[in-house]
Amino acid sequence: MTDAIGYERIGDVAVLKAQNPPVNALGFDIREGLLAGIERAEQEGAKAVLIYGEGRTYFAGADITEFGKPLRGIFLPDLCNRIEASPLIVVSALHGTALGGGLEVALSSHYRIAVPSARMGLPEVHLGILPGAGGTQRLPRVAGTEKALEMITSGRQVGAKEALEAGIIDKISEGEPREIGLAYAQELLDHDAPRRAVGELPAPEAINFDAVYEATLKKGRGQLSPATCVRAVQAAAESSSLEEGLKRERELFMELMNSDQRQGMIHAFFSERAVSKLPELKGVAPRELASIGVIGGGTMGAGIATAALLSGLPVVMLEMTEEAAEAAKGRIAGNLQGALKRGKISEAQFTQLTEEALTLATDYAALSDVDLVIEAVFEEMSVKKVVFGKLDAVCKKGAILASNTSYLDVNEIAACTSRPEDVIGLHFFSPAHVMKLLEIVVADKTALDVVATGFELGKRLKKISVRAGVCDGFIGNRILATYRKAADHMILDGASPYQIDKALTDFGFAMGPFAVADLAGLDIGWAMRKRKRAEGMDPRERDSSYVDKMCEAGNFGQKTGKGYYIYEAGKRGGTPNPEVSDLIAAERAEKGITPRAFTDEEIVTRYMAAMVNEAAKVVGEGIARRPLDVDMTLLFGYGFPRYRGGPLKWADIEGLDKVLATIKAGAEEDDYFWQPAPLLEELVAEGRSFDDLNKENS
Ligand code: T1G
Repeated sequence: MTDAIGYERIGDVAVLKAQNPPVNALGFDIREGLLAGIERAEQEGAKAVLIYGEGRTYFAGADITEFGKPLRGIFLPDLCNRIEASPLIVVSALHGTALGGGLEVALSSHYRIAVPSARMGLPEVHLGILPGAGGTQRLPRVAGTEKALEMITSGRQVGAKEALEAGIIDKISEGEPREIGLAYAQELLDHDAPRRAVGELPAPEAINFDAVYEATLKKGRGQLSPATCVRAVQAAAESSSLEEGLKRERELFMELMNSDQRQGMIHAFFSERAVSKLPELKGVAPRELASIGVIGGGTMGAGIATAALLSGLPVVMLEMTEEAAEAAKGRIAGNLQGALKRGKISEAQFTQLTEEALTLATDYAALSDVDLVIEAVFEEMSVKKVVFGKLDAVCKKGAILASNTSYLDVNEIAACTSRPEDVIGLHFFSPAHVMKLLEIVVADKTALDVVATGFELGKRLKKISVRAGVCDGFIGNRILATYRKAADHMILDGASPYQIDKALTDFGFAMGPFAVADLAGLDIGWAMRKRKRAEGMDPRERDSSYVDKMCEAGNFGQKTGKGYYIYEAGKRGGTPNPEVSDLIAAERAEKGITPRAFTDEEIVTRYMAAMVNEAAKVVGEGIARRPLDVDMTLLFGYGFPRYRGGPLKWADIEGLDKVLATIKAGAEEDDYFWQPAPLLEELVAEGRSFDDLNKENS
């Protein structure tokens, strides 16, 4: 027996206790321990076996850290078959989150009982794979084809009540898993309950799997695992035996296991957990965080206030006038209405948040006692300095002064206060109560416990918090500006905005760069270009003016009904705006450019090479601590397809030498834009990868 599984005998019941914190992942020791436990129970004449987990949960799945490594010991699918084949009655008592291989072990047990708070599911699609230990064959046998398909292709967790109604579990009972499990096992023995193998149940009903497959593939926008799951459940319905179905499941599982998408999604799984763990914050306690203030109740300020209110933090919203403050309250109430509609909050909570937790103010003195203030006013340095000067005067000692600026120099903002160590950038993404990303911008003098408090806030708001250094655009917007430029250059050289948008949505992006520009508002980019031209651009930098002409005509995208696309009220998405092509053709003629054809593949290759190159500069300069910080920024703030893991994970899979070659080829045409990142050249020269850097810096 391994220590990972505890063994005890209570009367006729052999009790196997999983003890592999934090989540009883089904690693080598657990699998071997379970096998030995079952065999011992059978040899020692037990009549039943109880399996349960110590700590916060029953098995939360296979041990993901073992993926890609040579497998040791008994295979999980074989272990499940062995448990199911046991002549004894096997009972699983579920608590916490019985997920993936964990639910598969439970389904290979003959009876399942759960505590009311238990949750269960087969979330393997979120890792780019499918349930590979019988889940696609056993779940439909107990829950039916439709229910199983919905759970497996979505990876959704279900609660104990829903699981009982679906036939996934047999009983719900209050108490500790060991106790309710023992009582249930004894009850089954007392009633001579039969050994009941799910695998021996009739095959699930067949449905039109091809239709479901096509619909799932379309919905996945290029992600393979959900659609592949449909084929595995199809095998459960169409195979002549469980063995045949399991064999097909294994084939499909290995196909996905060997896929790039599996690498991308496992990278995303561990990176979103690693990104908020910084070595320098080890042992650094965050400051008190019991109340916050927000200055500026526009879209961003109202979104930030909403996120804070929903996390349980009271908010003081400061605006210049009563009307503006009431308007801000209106926006916040509108955001909270959405949460009410989705059942996230109750009517009573809505009232408590809008009438008690939210306080409106027009006097800075109202901020004198809050622990943290987030400024979300107009994106102008002079305005920021006035606001921070006033905050410096009124806020209590130890209060944190944060700016939601998305571009401006946080060091310069900090320098206009007497307490730069208390100043930090907290860059939210619109809508701030929805978007998961939070860039925590650390200025030169920001104190470590202020940084720690930024991450604490991020955790409370359920954000993916990424540490960023100070530079123009921090991590995300700086990289965006570069790959957006690459797209603009391709337009001048012959590609169309619509071909580019299509090529990138086919690559997996939620939206193409020009549809995103229309959503964000073309006036934002226009203001930025004007600022840059005023500051003086390098004469070698290619500049395009056709968009400015659209803006001069008042076309700012979705908010004006016309931009790159034309938007009709009540209709999703837009149709290409023919005026854009005319403006582009005119600019090419004016610049003497003979347009050429671009393939979708070339568009993606150049776009990604520009993104990776700038990202490598951001890591090389220390603006981002690790490559995974960039990957999480692009995943959670810029619609980068999760199944590709992020731009730097994609580059590792693609081959850094290949990406560097694209950059160098670009430099033959434009050596100002395509300047290879020193870090990228170094990694290629040394045969190393971005993942190596992640490992070295975690
Ligand atoms: N394997 C290894 N480590 C795991 C793990 C797993 N399955 N699940 C969690 N961890 C680590 C995690 O990295 C973190 O480590 C710590 O545990 C706490 O996790 C054949 C092949 C269970 C809901 O997909 O969804 O079974 O950062 O911070 O927010 O079909 O973890 O502290 O070092 O997330 O409370 C299927 C994945 C596997 C579930 C808990 N199972 N885990 O959430 O804590 S594939 C899953 C989760 C499979 C079979 C296939 C969540 C959680 P560290 P945490 P949490």
